[in-house]
Amino acid sequence: MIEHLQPAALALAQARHVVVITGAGVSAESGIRTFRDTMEGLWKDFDPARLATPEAFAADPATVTRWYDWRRLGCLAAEPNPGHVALAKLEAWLSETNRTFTLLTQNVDRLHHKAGSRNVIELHGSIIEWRCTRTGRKSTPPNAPFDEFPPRSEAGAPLRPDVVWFGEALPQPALDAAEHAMHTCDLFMSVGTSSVVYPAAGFAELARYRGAPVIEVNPAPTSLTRTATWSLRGRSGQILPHLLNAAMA
Ligand code: BJW
Repeated sequence: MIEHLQPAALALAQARHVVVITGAGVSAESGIRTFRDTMEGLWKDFDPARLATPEAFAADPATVTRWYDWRRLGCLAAEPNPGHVALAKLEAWLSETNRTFTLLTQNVDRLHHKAGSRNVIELHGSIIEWRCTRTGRKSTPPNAPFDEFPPRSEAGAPLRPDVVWFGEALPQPALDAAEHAMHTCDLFMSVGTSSVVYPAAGFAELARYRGAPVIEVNPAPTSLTRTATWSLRGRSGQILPHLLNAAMA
């Protein structure tokens, strides 16, 4: 018995434009560590929040690109879990009934695409693509470990992951698309995110301001829980399939 499942499912069944934001928790059941989990093994002495900055890359590009290469290979090897699949099914169902679905993701792992989601806006970029620090040209490195750190582009300059680090602006097309979606959103869902990183964390606030119900799916309370309309407590791979089944019933 999942508390609040029925009212949340009813709201989902009646919505015309559903906007979902996802965070690292949605990929946890695919074996990808969340951002604020403590790291283990090789990387246990490193703080992700200190590695994910332009300052860290400038000071120690070898360590930063080794960490990102390790994560890149993990993402390439990972498979979508039932949470990703449920979101792809939700999009298909809404589209069949002439309704709109927008998926804003903070994740860089491309697992939503792999699960079949189509209208995906990557707010924090992608770890699968890298870009030349001199020309800005993007490329997709092969599925094998880099042999130098940092790796070099064709132009001979260091490559960096095509992700958004703290202090960097989000890609303008992604921000524009997200803001555009929020104009017509009448149901907002926040899944597997601690809701502490802005501007991503601000979309739920915007939805509430617009009067749209907010459904949170997370096994732990977050900074959003207090203002969410319904907080569904549990893993997204468990909750989302139930929520979708109840909405479609
Ligand atoms: C499960 C689960 C299961 C577990 N099922 N759930 C306003 C106020 C305050 C600060 C700021 C502000 N505006 C900007 C800032 C500064 C900063 C910021 O927000 N700082 C805060 C930390 C205070 N923001 C920025 O710097 C942003 N840039 C910016 O604003 O630029 C302005 C600018 C304009 C013009 C010119 C220049 C600048 C950029 C933010 C970029 C964030 N990047 C990262 C790294 C990406 C690359 C990488 O992956 O390495 O993005 S940081 C990291 O946090 C990553 C994530 O996408 C992001 C969010 O983390 P997330 O996804 O929420 O993960 P966790 O680990 O925190 O939470 C996991 C959750 O899952 C938990 O709740 C678990 O319970 C749950 N969970 N298992 C469901 N099975």
